[in-house]
Amino acid sequence: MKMSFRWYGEGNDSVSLADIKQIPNVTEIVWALHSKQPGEIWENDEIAAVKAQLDEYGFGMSVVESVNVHDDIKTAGKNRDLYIENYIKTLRNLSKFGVKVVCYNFMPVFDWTRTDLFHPLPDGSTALYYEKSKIKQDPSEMAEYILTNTKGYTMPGWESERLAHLKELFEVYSHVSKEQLWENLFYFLRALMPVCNECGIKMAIHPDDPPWDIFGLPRLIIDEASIERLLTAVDDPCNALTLCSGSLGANPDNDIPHIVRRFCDRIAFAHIRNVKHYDNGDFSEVSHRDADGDVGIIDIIRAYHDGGFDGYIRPDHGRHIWNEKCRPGYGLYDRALGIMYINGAWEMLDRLDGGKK
Ligand code: CS2
Ligand code: MN
Repeated sequence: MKMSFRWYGEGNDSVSLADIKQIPNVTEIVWALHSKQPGEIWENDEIAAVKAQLDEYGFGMSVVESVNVHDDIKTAGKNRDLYIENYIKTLRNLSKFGVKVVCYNFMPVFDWTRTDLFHPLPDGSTALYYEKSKIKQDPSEMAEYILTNTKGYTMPGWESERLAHLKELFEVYSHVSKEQLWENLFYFLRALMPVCNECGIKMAIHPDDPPWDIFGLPRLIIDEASIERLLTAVDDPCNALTLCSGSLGANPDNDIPHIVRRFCDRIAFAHIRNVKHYDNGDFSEVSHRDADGDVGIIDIIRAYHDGGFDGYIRPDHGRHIWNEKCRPGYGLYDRALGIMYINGAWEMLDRLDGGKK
């Protein structure tokens, strides 16, 4: 596995590259041009500017999270082919700089959804939290809450420009059934696969978070069966997964270690996050330690190790600890602790296997 860390870019993150350099074993930065709107082309000079910053610290830039997909592609809107063309140009440009994996999602309207960004945990830290009873039919209250509580940080998938048109977006999606959304995803991927093969880029879809329909919007990548459908419908090694243990793990019925074992050769990018479930359907993000949550972190790491996983891995969200002021879920300290937990488990498994010392 190749350890990575998500970084939002110069002037857009409370964490610096110099900070990240001191976390043992991190060799890759998971990056993006966060100022880009879905559908815009990422130009060579913009990518080169990030490369220069990462080069200074000796970091690779193999993984982008995310090149977001325009709503016209998701809804088969009138400009979908144009936006697919733009996406292809972006992929070609990224490949010139050594990008190997592009993480993306196909969630309608919203990216991940939480009702509380700074929920207090018993130990005095705070974490992202989902309170089931707060998810009503009308999403505007929650969108308003998210947009006004990010402590000044942008949140990918929650672009105020897009969400200013929430009503129109919902109106457009009201005509898209789950089956049509699947078809639109396949259409997108089939158009991309020849270019991906040519450029050596894997399209790694991120599961829907939470993994069930919300606000009447269909959600696709939610469990083992839906992953199987995706991978068989477009059976190409470049049609790959970002396996996020936290997103899928919000549903207690998802057996993540089993899913990792089953699809290991199609996982290009692993997100490791732990989640604690409550009987009433609420869930909280927690530390990466196995015993602090329910997703089976140790069994997940073991599944990757047994599968000989040599893709990219990163800690997903962390808690907010030690009074850190940071973007929700994306502070330095708890994610660094998560990395050391994963490093420790991995090295021990290497040792037990009699492999690398
Ligand atoms: C991320 C997602 O913060 C997160 O949970 O894992 O927001 C992810 O970046 C996107 O869904 C990928 O497109
Ligand atoms: Mn994730």
